[in-house]
Amino acid sequence: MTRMTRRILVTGACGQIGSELTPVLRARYGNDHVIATDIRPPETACLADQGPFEQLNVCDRETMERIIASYEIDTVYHMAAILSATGEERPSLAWDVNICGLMNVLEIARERQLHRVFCPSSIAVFGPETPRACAPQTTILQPTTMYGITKVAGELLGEYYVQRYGLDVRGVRYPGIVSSETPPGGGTTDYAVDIFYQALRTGSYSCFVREDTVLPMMYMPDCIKATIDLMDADFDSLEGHCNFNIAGMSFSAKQLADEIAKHIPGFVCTYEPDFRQAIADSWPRTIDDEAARSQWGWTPQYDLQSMTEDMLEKLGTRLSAE
Ligand code: AKB
Repeated sequence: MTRMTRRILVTGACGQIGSELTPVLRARYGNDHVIATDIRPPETACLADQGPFEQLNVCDRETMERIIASYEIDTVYHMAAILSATGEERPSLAWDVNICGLMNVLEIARERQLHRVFCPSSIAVFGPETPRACAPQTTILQPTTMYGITKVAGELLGEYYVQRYGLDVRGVRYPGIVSSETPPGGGTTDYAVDIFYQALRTGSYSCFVREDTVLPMMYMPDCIKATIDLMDADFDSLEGHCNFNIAGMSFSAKQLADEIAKHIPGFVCTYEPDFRQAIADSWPRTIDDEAARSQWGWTPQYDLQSMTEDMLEKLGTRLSAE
């Protein structure tokens, strides 16, 4: 792939992952070659100042088509989605955004014969019937959330477009993502980010899952690396396309709180599980990412210790400047 000739569209560019992926793509391909889009305008000027920004509701196919045509887009990173907790509160919205939005991307990509499309999936494709430890990539996928249902359908749709139309569609199953720039919104794994904000701001946190809740997690630099590495991979080396397990680390809510307390003495975490506990309990504790490792060289860099140290430093600097 010749890097500088790509013209990239990012949907959900103001979200947790999009807001950090977009600047990395702009640094690689040039600011004017990466069009950031989101349903809402950026909260900080930087996304719109660095390069083109367009307001886009992914359910609005006409506007998506106009943007893709007018910027001569050939590659899409489709990051817009409704996550698991919001999906349980608003299941029909989750279906519309996650399925209709994805179909719009795939259909436009097929019609315009785009070069490559990234459609992320999630550990939410798993359900209570999946093995809880070292969940295989190919296993029982019977999620109990609307978000999980849309992600299973999304993986199947992506693979269908690969097989039926020869479109190059790729995706990983993101675990919970921990990051310091843009807070996540509406996910079950959000506690693993909220805890850092509250530890730094107030020295205490009331966690919405039990202390023994263990989930697969990943630090943002690894999440960006996985996204870019998969998109750079040689198509012929991929046996599957849209369903790669990627593991970073797994820890319990208490292990995270204890790690933070090493840096913020006196930090207190209490546990008051709400409806998100049932979602967390339906997901595996650890996952097997052998296919990603062997097919496109995936390796994470961060563990719980190094992530916590970096998060506290970066978020601490950002919050003290506010
Ligand atoms: C969520 O919690 O819904 C997301 C996810 C695991 O995909 N962070």
